[in-house]
Amino acid sequence: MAIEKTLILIKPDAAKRKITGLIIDRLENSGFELVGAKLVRVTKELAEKHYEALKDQPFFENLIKYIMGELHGIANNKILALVYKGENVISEMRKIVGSTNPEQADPTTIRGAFGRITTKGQFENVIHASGNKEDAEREIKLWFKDDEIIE
Ligand code: IDP
Ligand code: MG
Repeated sequence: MAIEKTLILIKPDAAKRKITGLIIDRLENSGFELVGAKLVRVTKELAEKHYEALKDQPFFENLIKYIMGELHGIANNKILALVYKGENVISEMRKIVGSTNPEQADPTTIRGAFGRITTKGQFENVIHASGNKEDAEREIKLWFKDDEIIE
């Protein structure tokens, strides 16, 4: 048994389409405990740190613009960041979120239900969830101060 925490980001395409509430409904129905929530202004620095493992990928530049809200005209680059806690929450949330490629994601998952790939090839997969324990710990530290996690 492992009590873990995971970082969730409701991505700018979800904000633009006004499906933030639908997504949170699914997250909440998981039964996991919400221990952190805030709107964050995503600077280029924060975006690049968050996705640093992907910096050599051909889609990196667009990914940074995407997560900053620049592809969707989100004012002030704001994004909703959440932290959920519970037993195996990292892998359990990944199951609820679905595969990275929204066209391959199971339709019952968040990405399968709401994600798409644009005709320009941009993945719009509406949500981020930490991939593993190491990523989760690093990402939560990057996005939240210790005293913003209520547990
Ligand atoms: P994950 O979000 O499922 O953990 P990662 O491989 O960590 O997937 O990639 C991070 C993000 O980068 C994805 O959620 C997606 O927004 C974007 N991405 C990943 N692979 C591709 C791709 O092949 N084309 C375009 N965007 C991609
Ligand atoms: Mg990942």
